[in-house]
Amino acid sequence: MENARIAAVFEQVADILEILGENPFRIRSYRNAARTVGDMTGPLADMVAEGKDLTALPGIGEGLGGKVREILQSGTCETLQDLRRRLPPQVPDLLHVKGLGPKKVKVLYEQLGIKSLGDLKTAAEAGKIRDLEGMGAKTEQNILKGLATLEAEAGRIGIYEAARAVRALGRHLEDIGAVRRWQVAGSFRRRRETVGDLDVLVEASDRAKAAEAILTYQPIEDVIARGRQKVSVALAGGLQVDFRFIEAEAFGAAMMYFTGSKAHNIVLRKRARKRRLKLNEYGLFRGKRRAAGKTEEEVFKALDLPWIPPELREDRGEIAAADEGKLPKLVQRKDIRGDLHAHTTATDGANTPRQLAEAARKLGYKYLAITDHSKAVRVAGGLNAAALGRHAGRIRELDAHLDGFYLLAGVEVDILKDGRLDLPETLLGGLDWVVASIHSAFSLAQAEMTDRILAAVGSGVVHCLGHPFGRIIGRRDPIQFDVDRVFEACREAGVCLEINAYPDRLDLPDVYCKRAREMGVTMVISTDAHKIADLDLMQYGVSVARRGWLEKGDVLNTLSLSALRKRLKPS
Ligand code: DGT
Ligand code: CA
Ligand code: CA
Ligand code: ZN
Repeated sequence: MENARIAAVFEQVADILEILGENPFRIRSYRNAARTVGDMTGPLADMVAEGKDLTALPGIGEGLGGKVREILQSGTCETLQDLRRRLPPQVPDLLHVKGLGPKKVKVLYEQLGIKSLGDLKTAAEAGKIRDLEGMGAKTEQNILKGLATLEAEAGRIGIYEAARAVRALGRHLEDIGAVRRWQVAGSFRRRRETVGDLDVLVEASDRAKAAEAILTYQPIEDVIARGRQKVSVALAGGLQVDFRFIEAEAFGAAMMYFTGSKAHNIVLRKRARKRRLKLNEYGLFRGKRRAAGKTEEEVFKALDLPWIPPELREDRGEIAAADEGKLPKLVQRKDIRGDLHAHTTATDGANTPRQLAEAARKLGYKYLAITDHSKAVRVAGGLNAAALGRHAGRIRELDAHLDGFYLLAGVEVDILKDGRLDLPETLLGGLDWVVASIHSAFSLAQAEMTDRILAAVGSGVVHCLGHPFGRIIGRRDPIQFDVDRVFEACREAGVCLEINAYPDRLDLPDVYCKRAREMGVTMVISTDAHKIADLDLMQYGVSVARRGWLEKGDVLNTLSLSALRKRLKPS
């Protein structure tokens, strides 16, 4: 059995517990376990077969370890079966509608007997939801909107999952003799947040042999199409992969065509036509003669353009910028010198500050900020003033022993509903790095939300706004605030905006990175690590930054250690 199945069982347990209003700590432990299992690189089944100790895994104790074994044996666990007896099987699906939390789901089920997404749509369209307690016409509208989004997103998978699929597929393709070269194009290459399918271009020495070998890939569940040009398959879990066979002379042109985006391609084709050229997936043609096609560089060059990084190919002004020689020199993963958002065992993280610092050093980083939660986040065991004071003291002591490395004593302090910070400003003012984030009251009206954030930005003790929009991709909508006013205030106060690299968040989203850069705000790319392995998520934040046109100079944590110290020194 796959790890993903085990993780899914734990998620289902957590969902049902949440709707039933059970203990938040219990819910959290199932969610954490699901994350641990989902992130593992090797099969859990092997660990069990080898008699390894599951409790060594973060978030897995004796109880959950036993459940893993139970799921491996029976495909499910008794806890889930019991819970299912208390709630119809499709009710938890309602949680996937943006804006519907467990409390509302419970009301919908208990008062209107809504048992599925279909029931929900019928009830919302019939105007039955607006009269329920705690809901209104607005909620009803939001539910319909949420259902539409869910339909539009159906079948799309996150970039993190997609990357995992690409790595596994790549190992298979590398072993095929008839495959000379392969590359992933499409939205994956542009590093969108989610991808609809994977577009893989293959140069084969023998197409029939290559196709034959590709189709032996074990996760393939269904062959959708099989021809000389293209093989389409569906993998277990639903991801579709289109393999296209491309000749070497056309590989660059095909990469351009299938990388897209569609809108970017249209503008490029117009540009070709103006030069009496024709651009398609086979090359750039003057009449019947192929003027370019082997590499992307040569095609762009023949169009009088420099090569444009895939992340920019969204028709957001990149072709005009390239034409004028004004493409940004995009920030790269190797420019990143440290991570400025991480949680430890002091709150809801799995590792100690020392372990995280050592891991950060192994990545070649020069600094790491420890930013545990403040007390308002009760389910995470957030720290009160006294506990944070002690924690900061220990971090500084540790830092004193780390040569050439700066372990910043910080916090992720909650921005309360009224805009006050969750800890005294005198304490916060003495810390090295303060991230301020919203973890509650996500649905305030825009004006109140704007004031709330402006209060935090203007406090004088905050260095960075954490995950500014508070969204969880496919699950929780972004909060509403006056973006220009907040960004302007950040620029004035020298407060940074975080690009949270956690794949479910990717927050700031790309278009707002671009706006913030234009307004002169500095960004920070952080992983929000809850365990050592999370530090590797940095690349997903860097991709967002690149899609947002950011250069090295726009990102604070590209600074050298000494430059960072100087920048943070109280003026
Ligand atoms: P996705 O899969 O929904 O995440 O997004 P993409 O961008 O990967 O789109 P996909 O897989 O439908 O097609 C891959 C690329 O192929 C797309 O970005 C541009 C190109 N392409 C596909 N269909 C058309 C088309 O009708 N016209 C043009 N100009 N390009 C197309
Ligand atoms: Ca695609
Ligand atoms: Ca496709
Ligand atoms: Zn955090």
